[in-house]
Amino acid sequence: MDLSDGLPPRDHPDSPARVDLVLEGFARSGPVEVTRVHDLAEEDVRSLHDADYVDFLLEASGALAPGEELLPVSFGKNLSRAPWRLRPGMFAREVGTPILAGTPDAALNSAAAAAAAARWSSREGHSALALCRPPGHHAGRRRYGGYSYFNNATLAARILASSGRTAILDIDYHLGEGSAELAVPEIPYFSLHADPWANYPYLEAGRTFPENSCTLATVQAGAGVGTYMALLESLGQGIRDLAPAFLVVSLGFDTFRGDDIQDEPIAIETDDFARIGAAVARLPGAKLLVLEGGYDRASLVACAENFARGFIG
Ligand code: OKP
Ligand code: ZN
Repeated sequence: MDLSDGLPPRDHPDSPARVDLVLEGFARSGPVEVTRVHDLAEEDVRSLHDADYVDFLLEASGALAPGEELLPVSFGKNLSRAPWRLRPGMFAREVGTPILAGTPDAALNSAAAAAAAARWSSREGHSALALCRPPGHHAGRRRYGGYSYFNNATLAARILASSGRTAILDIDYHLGEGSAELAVPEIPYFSLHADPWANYPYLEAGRTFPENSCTLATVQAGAGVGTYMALLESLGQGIRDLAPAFLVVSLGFDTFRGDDIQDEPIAIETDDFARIGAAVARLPGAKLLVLEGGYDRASLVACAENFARGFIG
C-alpha cells in the first residue's frame, strides 16, 4: 500500500509489471540481449549503507508473515530498544514505502542488477540498461522512502569509478535526495527534477546539498518539452566539462504528463522521450541507464521505446 498522499490506501504504484513494460519498450526499438540477475547484492549494499540499517531490513523480512506490511508508526533517531515493529521509524522518511517479507530481497536483487550492469559496462566499455525495481535514488546511507531501499545508481557509480571518471545524471521526475546525500566530489550528482519542496521528497525548508558534489536544476510546474530540453542541455554542460568515462543515468519515465505521481504536472509527451534519449546519448561516457520511476503503465512501453530509439539514434 502507498499511504503517502494522506488519503485512503491505494495499490502501490511500484507494480512488478513496470520492469516488463520498460523491457518491452526497449525491445521494440531493436534487438536486446537480456541477462537475468539472480544475486542478492548484500556485500555491495553494505559498502554503501550503514550496518544497523541493512541488518534492520533483513531482520524485519525474516519476522514478517506473508502479506503483512510493516510501516513506521513512531519516528525517532534511536528506537533500537523498542520492539522490532517500531524500528521502521528510525530509518523511514514517509509512509508510502512498506516492508513486506520479500521486500529486502527484492531490493537486494535490484541493487545486484545495477552492480552486474556496472561490472559489465566497466569490462566492455559499452552502455547498458539495469532494469531495477524497486528504485533506489531516494535511499540514503541509513534512510529508506520514495519506494527506495538501497541506492542502486550510487552503487553502480562507485563500481564504475574504479575504472574511470564517473558522474551521475538523474532525470527521474523527482530529486533523488538519497543520491544527493551520497554524492562525493569525485562522483558528482546532476539532477533535473520538479520542485523538491512542492513535490516528493518535500524537502524541509532551507535544506541544501554540497555544491561541490551536487548540481541541481528545477523544472517549473507546467513546463513543456522545450523548457525541459533547455534545462537538460545546460545541466549537460557541467557533465561535458568533466568528460567522464562513465555516466550513470537515473532514468525515470514519471516525467510523462499522464503520470499521476506528479504533484505539479509537467507536459512531457511519450514522443518527447526520443529527444531526451538522444540528448542523453550525446553526453560523454558509456551510459549505465538505471531504472527509477515511471508509474503510468498504459504509457510505459511507448516512453521506453521512444527513449531507446532516440538513445540508439
Ligand atoms: C519515487 B521515484 C505524490 C506522492 C508521492 C512518493 C513518490 C515516490 C517516487 N502525490 N509519493 O522517484 O519515482
Ligand atoms: Zn520519480
